[in-house]
Amino acid sequence: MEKILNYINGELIEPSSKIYIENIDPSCGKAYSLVPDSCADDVNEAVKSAKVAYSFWSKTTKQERSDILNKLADAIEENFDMLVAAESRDNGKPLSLAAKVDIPRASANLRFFAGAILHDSSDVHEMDGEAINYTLRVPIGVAACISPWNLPLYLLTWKIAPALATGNTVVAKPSEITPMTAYLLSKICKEINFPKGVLNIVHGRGEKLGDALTTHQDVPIVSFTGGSDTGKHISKITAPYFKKLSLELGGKNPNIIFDDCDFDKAVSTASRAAFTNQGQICLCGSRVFVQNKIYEKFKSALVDKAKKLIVGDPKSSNSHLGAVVSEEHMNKILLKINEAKKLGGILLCGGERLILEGELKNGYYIQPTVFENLAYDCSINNEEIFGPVVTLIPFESEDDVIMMANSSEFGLSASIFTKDISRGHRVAAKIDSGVIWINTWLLRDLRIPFGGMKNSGVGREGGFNSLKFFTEPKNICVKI
Ligand code: TXE
Repeated sequence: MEKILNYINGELIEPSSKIYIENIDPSCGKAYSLVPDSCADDVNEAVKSAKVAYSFWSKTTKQERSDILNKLADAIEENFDMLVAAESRDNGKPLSLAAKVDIPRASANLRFFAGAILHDSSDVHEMDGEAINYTLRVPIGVAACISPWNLPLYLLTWKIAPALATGNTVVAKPSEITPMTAYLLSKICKEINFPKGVLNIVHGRGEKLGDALTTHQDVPIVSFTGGSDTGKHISKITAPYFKKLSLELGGKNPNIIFDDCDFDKAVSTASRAAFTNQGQICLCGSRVFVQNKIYEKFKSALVDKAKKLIVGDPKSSNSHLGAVVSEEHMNKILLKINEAKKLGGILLCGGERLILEGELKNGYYIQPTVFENLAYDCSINNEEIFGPVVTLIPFESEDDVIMMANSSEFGLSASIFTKDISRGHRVAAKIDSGVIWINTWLLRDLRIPFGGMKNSGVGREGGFNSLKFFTEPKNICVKI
């Protein structure tokens, strides 16, 4: 079985313990590679290497860093098919989705920040002829970039690109559940002679090596995307060290459908928002609020669409949904489905594990699932399920739906469907979410501030926000 290796100081190396964990292909439930079960010693080596590299990387010009990031993006594009196949196998997502979204975004992230760093500017504050203040932004040091399993290479590059572009060095910690594309990226880095120690990747279980990384005295910045509980833990243990912390956590996003919407577009977008990537995107619209007048019609159209979605072999171009990421995660989703039934939820479609044939019979497949008749404030409508499960909730007035949408402890994203654009703006202004779409979903502009309110996180990434996060402002006052 292929052994994934850590990438430290430009070399692919075994974990110090020589212990590995099995990496499972969720489409068939079989182990197909081994992931290092790294520990604090490996983290320390990676941080040491990143710290040494910082002394030269932080002194490179913006143009040099931009060129190197673009070279890495070129190499990702040259290895496109290999990375697409690896992402699909590791995560269970359809090959078509990895080819359309994950891998193109990985190179786009690098290119975006390779460009952004050349077009950044800093503030000047003039004091009426007496003095001029100008603010430099300087790199900080070694950044810990911790990423989850749902969009593995996409989210890893979303963090490492701005960190490196601004002159920091990185120790990245990809999810142990989907480590393969990060490993392939490190092999690519080696092939293109990426400067040694600038990017280091340590694989392993978060609970085992996470604290060593996030509390390390030589790691002043931590950028994390993952579950809210992990985010809370990181926030708590790093607090005494005054680190710069960015937390992108879960969501329980409302999708608000007014009766004057473009009906077909709202149905197809709600279905996409519910089931893309098997519902495992923090931006998925898992609470669908539908205005009373069109509730029944919308319900039957959405259920009809959900029933037609093909859940199958991720490698098949016919599959709309593949497998969910792991057996543990599948069981968590099935438990939530059971809980929804116990709470009086009416199952409109799906609700079961799907057993496919042949090689795939032990894979982790779940049918697209739609519930109704669940109170807007019950546990199912409050906790992130992170699977292909949505609830339909009827509403009468704008005020009702705003109150229900905002009742969640999360505040990551929301979508609003209406042809009345004034209403769209009005409702958007009152929804407690960091990212709001009107008449669309997941339309991403990499320049915008991205992140959530409430339990969905702390801070914003994206565009100049990322460049700001990964640098310290230094103000210089010059007396005229
Ligand atoms: O996330 P974790 P998991 C949600 C989703 C999912 C739940 C758990 O609801 O069911 O989180 O998923 C590393 N110190 N999201 O278990 O554990 C871990 O190794 C430092 C939402 O995968 O938060 C991995 O690299 N790091 C989300 C990363 O944190 C630690 C996407 C995320 O893992 C650590 C994924 C520690 N103590 C899951 N413990 C989104 N919002 O996009 C773990 N990690």
